[in-house]
Amino acid sequence: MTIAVAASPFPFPFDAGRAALAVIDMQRDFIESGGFGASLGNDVARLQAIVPTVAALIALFRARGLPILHTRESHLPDLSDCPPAKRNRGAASPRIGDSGAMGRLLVRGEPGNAIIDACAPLAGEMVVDKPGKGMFFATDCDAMLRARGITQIVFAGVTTEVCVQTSMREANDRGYECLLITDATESYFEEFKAATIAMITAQGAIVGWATGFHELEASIA
Ligand code: C5J
Repeated sequence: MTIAVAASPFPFPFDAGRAALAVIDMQRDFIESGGFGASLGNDVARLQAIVPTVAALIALFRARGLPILHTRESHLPDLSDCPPAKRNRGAASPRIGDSGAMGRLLVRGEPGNAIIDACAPLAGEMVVDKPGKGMFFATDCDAMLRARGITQIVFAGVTTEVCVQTSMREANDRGYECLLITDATESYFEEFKAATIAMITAQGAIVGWATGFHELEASIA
C-alpha cells in the first residue's frame, strides 16, 4: 500500500514495505571540529544544526520497524582504496590519511571516522564503508538493499551536494525511487544545498523528490 507524502515536485508514493532510510556519513570527520571537513576550512556548525532532525528521522524508521542503512566515507589504513586523484585535492596539508585531532583523517577505525553518538547505528542495521562519495561505488549496497526488497530510499545526512547527491543519483540510475529529507541534510555551503534540491526535483523529479521531516512524519507515523 502506498501513502502519498507531500513532496516536491509532486507527492511521493511511499510504500513502507519497500522503503529504507539511508543516513549518509553522519561522521565525526564531517560534523566535529578537528575532522576532515574542518581540515578543508569548512564551518562544521552548519552540519551540527541538523543532528536532532536526523536523529528524529532515524527514530521514526526504528519505531516503524523499517530498514536503516548508515554509510561512512572511509579508507583502508594503507590508503590502497584512495586514489591520488582523491587524496591530492584540497589544501596541501593535512590530507586524507594524515593525523588530525581525532586520529587519521577519513581512515577506517579511527575515532574521527565514527558515526556521531546521536546517530549511531543499532545492532542489525546496515552499515556500509564507502571509499567514494556515492554509496554504491565499490560497496555491497545494491545487493544488501535488493535482498531486502527495497525499491525506495529516503535520504538524509551530509553533505547535501557531495555524498548525499552522488548517492541519490547512483540510486536513481539503479531504479530506486529517492526522497530527500531537506531538513535532515546539510551542506557547508547554503547555496549548494539549495541548488541540489532544485536540481534533483527539477524536470518532474529527474533524480527524485524532496520533502521536510514533518511532512514525512505526518504521513507515515
Ligand atoms: C565530502 C561527504 N563532502 N560525505 N564527503 O567530502 O559529503
